[in-house]
Amino acid sequence: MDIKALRTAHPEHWNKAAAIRTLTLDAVAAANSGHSGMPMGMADVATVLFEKHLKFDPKAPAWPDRDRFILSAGHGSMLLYSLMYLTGYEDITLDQIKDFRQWGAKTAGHPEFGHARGIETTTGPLGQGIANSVGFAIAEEIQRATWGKKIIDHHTYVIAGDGCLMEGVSQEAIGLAGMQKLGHLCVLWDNNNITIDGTVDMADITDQPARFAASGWHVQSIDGHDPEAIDAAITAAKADPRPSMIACKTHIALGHAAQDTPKGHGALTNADQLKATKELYGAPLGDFEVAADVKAQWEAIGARGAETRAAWEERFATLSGTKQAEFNRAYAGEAPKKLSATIRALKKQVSEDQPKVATRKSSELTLQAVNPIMNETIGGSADLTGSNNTLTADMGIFNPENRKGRYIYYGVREHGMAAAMNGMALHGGARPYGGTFMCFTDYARGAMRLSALMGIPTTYVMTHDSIGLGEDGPTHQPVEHLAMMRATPNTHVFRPADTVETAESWEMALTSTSTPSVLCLSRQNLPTVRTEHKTKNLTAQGAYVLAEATGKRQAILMATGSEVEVALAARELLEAEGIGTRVVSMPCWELFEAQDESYRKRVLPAGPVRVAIEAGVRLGWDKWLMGERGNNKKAGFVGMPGFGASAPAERLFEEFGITAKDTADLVKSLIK
Ligand SMILES: Cc1ncc(C[n+]2csc(CCOP(=O)(O)OP(=O)(O)O)c2C)c(N)n1
Repeated sequence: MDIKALRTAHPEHWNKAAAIRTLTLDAVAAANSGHSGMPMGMADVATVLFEKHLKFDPKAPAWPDRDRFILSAGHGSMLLYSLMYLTGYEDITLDQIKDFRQWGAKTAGHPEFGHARGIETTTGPLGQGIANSVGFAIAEEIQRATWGKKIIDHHTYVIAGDGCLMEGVSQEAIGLAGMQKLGHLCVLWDNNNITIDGTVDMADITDQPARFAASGWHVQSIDGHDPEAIDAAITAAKADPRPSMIACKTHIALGHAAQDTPKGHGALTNADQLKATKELYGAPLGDFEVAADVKAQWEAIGARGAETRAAWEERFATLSGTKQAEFNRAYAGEAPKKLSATIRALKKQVSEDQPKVATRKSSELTLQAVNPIMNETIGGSADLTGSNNTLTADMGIFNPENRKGRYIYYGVREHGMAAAMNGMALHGGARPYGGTFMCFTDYARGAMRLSALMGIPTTYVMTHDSIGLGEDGPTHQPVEHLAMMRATPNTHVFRPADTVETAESWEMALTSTSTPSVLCLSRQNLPTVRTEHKTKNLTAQGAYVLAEATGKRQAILMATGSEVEVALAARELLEAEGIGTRVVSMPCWELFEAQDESYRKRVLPAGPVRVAIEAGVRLGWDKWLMGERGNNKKAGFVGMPGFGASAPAERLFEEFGITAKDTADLVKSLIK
């Protein structure tokens, strides 16, 4: 690459882009780890984007109508940190850059949402960012239609690498975005033909522009080091009603000895090579040094957004007080005041009517009450709407003809759905929920983990939560999934037993601001077990005494979801034999764990035999059976020893020994 020619063709541009490159080289060298090549390759694209197109104000990183910039190729985090430092984001100081990848620094190895204001999403697991961006763009479309262009009218820009485009989730994202004609979405592909193992063509020969075009995208191919071409392409992208992909031909580690090689992908730390690169760039040689005039130019770019933001604030102030409050409430992630009264009314009604319905149906009943009072919910399903019961009549379907619709047909794209929901939650002003069969949380897991890591309240509606789904068989019957989800930090896993607990679980999910929720719901009908109305949300405590022993308490049965019914029936059998038995319903372990010890002790006192009943694997249950004052000689588990089978549900519960009789027998054997 002729660096001299690049320098002389656009000297001002060159120097600004060179500042990104040298900061990256210095930070990676200081950390002795990180990825230098990608920021060096994409510095020109990023410079033009930030200078000429991106609507942002570093002094107001949460301004709702800012453009969103998503670094899907998260290993190139120094690209983002450099831009944030140069343009004046307060959280990313030069000291933070010097502290790249160190303990306590906001400049983590990969960009992490919540570390520094201005980082829109956590990226690093390749493909997530581009899939998040679809959710960002959907939220923008819905809000533009709802609030009008004067309040919401912004773009979502993504930098994605070869790795992002090779990941399967990118196909789900591209397909969904193309069909939905997300015209405010623009993906800038770092087309450098390099990954870690070598050149891309060792593993992939996909014609990427043709691939995007096939899904309905507007596609352009440019020289990613030519600022004029970059500017023109982004301008054209914005003008086109389709989502845009710009293939930016770049050189990884531009100007470094490792340019265009896989070595250029990683940490370039050789001091002599670093110095030679800076000399070639005509950049200052000092560590972390940026020429004062170049820093000033970058700061001017950062300062430009203040005026646009002020104008937006004036427009926002023209909304009525009620509308402003509604907008601010949704952006703060606060549930409306009416929510708790709505949930309480539903609970009261249900405790009286005592319906025998599947909890997926209970969830629908709850959503029917909630969606009309929470305009920020965005529902959907990965092609299982009728099974997940996620659509309510008031929502309307989101599509290119109806931008006010709040229900998304995601297609058979569980991972893309989950990642898009994360994008909506991150965008702000939206509360996404989406459904599939619980078994397919496997397919969504990459994004579910990031909901938890980022601390965002995405809600997963996971129906068909056990062998209780019956004839579809073991491919569809989750057994290990509860354990996997419970093993994930910062995730609330709800497995409600009836409609009352389902409504309570939804209340917890809809009021959460920093924890994702998974609602595990039955396919099969379940009786109402909460027949006595309680105003208080008992699910909020995670576990509670549902039925007390009448005589001397000799046994405690713990159960979740559909097995609470089994526990209650086992209690009847045991009580009939004079064995005092308490039933504890445990709809959410994580919330129970968060209670103080005195409450946990009241629910699970030492002494009695403890048996847990859950149509899943035992993993995790020993914490409640033997921990919390339990005793391994007096503890047992009724659940799944392995995979399920294809048969009617009732037969399966019998064959796998998840019945009242099996439970009572186990209790009696432990009492002896
Ligand atoms: C899901 C996932 N798998 C693997 C990795 C490890 N990884 C990080 S970067 C990378 C190569 C990516 O290549 P490309 O997107 O072309 O980036 P470039 O080499 O241009 O920097 C890999 C495999 C990852 N971060 N995420």
